[in-house]
Amino acid sequence: MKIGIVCYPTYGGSGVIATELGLGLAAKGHEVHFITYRMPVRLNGFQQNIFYHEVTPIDYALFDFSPYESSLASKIVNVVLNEDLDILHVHYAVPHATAGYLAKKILLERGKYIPVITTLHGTDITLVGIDQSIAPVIEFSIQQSDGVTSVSQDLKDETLRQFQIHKEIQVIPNFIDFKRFGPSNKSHFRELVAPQGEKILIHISNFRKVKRIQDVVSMFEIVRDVLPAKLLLVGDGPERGYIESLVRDKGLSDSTRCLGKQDAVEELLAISDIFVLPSEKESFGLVALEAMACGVPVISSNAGGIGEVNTHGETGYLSEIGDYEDMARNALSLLLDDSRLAAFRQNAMTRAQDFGLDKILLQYEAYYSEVVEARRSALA
Ligand code: GMT
Repeated sequence: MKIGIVCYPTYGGSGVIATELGLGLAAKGHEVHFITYRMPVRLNGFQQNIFYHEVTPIDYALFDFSPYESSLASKIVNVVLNEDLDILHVHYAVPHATAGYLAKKILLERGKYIPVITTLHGTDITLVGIDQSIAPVIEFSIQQSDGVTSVSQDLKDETLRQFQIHKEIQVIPNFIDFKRFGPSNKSHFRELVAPQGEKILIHISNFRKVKRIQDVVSMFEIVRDVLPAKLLLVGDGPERGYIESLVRDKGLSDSTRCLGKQDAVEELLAISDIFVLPSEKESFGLVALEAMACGVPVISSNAGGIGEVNTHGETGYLSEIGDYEDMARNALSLLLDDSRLAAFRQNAMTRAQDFGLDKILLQYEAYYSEVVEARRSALA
């Protein structure tokens, strides 16, 4: 198939999933065309079946805000026509589902029907999409998609609660590439970070409020009072300054490293004992799955779809949102008991196997065929 993929090219999970999906599809022989405003972070190197089309938002003195949807829709129109695409898959509803709809209508005028699939990733529904300033447009655009997928059952349920959607939403979970994420021995690196044999806790995110990183710091303070431990904070975003000052105020600077954005997160996960994800909202928690694939148990909140990935009492523990004391207790129950930690590490890796790239690729391929076929039957 010739597939167009629209996504955010940034460090967020939706862009990562879209990029890895495209790479996986190309490896299976599909022709994949990425349409984004910048080269996606994980799309590097030349690959035979992969094409990249950059969207350049128009700049004009009159505009305080460039009409990005129009530029994106126009680029989609051109790529679909010039490359004769079979299907367009947009990731993150805002504003991609809308640009997809607009492009579809324009293409129809030019004699080409392009089926559009929208994948809902989380905040496009739970935070941004429900904002009344755009909700009617987002609801309409999702409804007009030829196919809609959601990365978790919880996000599907939330979407149906928030919007009047009369379309079937197919749950296709996020996935992991075991070629990249898996257990590996990095003892030399571990000794650099924790020279006294301290336990290592890690959090990775885009440092937004919704991640509740203050709970990571508060639970770590409790843990560090009981045993020698180090905390790695990976990523960057609006909360970073506040979190760094919190770390200083709590006297945790010596045991905490704020590493900023990192590409090789698998190397950091490889030396970690516990991954902490206390989010207020989380449709899936791709980063928790990445940790689990590397054999790192997850101490998390029970927000959104995290429980569909992290199994309480097996691969980690789930606590009420904001209950950092419970998170600390749970972390200590693993960190103070090597055999339990080892069992949870194994359980985490086993559970991650359910989300292998190969398995989930098949689900997307089947869904693409179903959507294209439904269109053909409607025309017959
Ligand atoms: O977590 C973020 O803030 C980034 C966001 C995104 O759109 O890139 O992540 C969302 O999509 C990921 C991939 O499907 C999910 O694993 C994350 O759970 C989801 N984030 C939220 O729901 C907050």
